[in-house]
Amino acid sequence: MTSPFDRLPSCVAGAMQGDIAVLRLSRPDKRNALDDTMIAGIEMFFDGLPAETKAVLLHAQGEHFSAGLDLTELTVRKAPEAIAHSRNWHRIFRQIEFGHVPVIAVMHGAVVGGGLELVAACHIRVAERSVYYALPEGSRGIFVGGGGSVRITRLIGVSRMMEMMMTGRTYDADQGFAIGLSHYVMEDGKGLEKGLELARQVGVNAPMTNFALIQALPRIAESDPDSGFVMESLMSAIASTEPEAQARLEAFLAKRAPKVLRR
Ligand code: 1HE
Repeated sequence: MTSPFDRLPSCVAGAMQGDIAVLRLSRPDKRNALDDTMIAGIEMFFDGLPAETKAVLLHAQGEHFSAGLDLTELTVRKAPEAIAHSRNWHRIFRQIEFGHVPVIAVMHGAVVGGGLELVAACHIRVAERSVYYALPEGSRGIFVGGGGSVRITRLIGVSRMMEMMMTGRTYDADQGFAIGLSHYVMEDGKGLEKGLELARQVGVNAPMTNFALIQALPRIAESDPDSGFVMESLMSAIASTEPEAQARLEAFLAKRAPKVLRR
């Protein structure tokens, strides 16, 4: 049987688990360092998502999630090529961030440099206890180029990112959770299960809710407040008047829908 992901390069693997599309970084011998082929493979995966896809789960093979940019690609470049390279990452990571479906990253081991930039473009991040985060660009004499100065600063603030890059410090799983790098910390080996559970959970949200969360919320948050309030009222009106929302509200009022209980 053919799979929508048959044509992916061997450094990434794609598979469907029901209506969840699973992308695995599969270059463990190079610690999933992100070279041009892998970045192109990520793009092909997202381009080829079947229409029925409800969410994407991103994880990685081997001991580490990703060692970041493949540094062998940095050695002989001139500034225009380096700009094009960075802009290509921007284009593809933007497709993840502003695509049609929620993307959940499950991380373990090193989540470093471009690897951290990649997960920052995802919507939900699950960390296994083995995780550590770093931005070693500072010590390599370079700078982030995969959108990190926009997205990682959003997660942890300019000051923390600046300090991380200046000093080369690492954050472990609990510290990363505390500063906003992950939403969940799981025991080693349990991340994927949690990621899949979350993917299934967000996959059954009303489509308009996921649209609002992925497309509208980040833009509203970055608008001036008055424009944000107007956009919010429009989004809210569109979402709540959708038949699916009406059906869910009716189910609650008829006591057929679950209550909001602590879990
Ligand atoms: C690599 C890379 C890489 C490993 N590019 N080849 N990222 C970094 O500065 C992190 C660099 N990597 C490391 O610090 C370590 O490799 C790890 C801590 C992640 C893992 O250590 P370890 O002991 O498990 O593996 P290793 O022996 O260091 O690496 C195994 C192989 O992967 C080895 O190749 P081999 O041919 O000798 O077997 C390494 O050379 C290779 N490898 N990491 C190329 N990054 C858009 S801008 C983003 C800018 C950045 O991301 S900067 C951050 C770069």
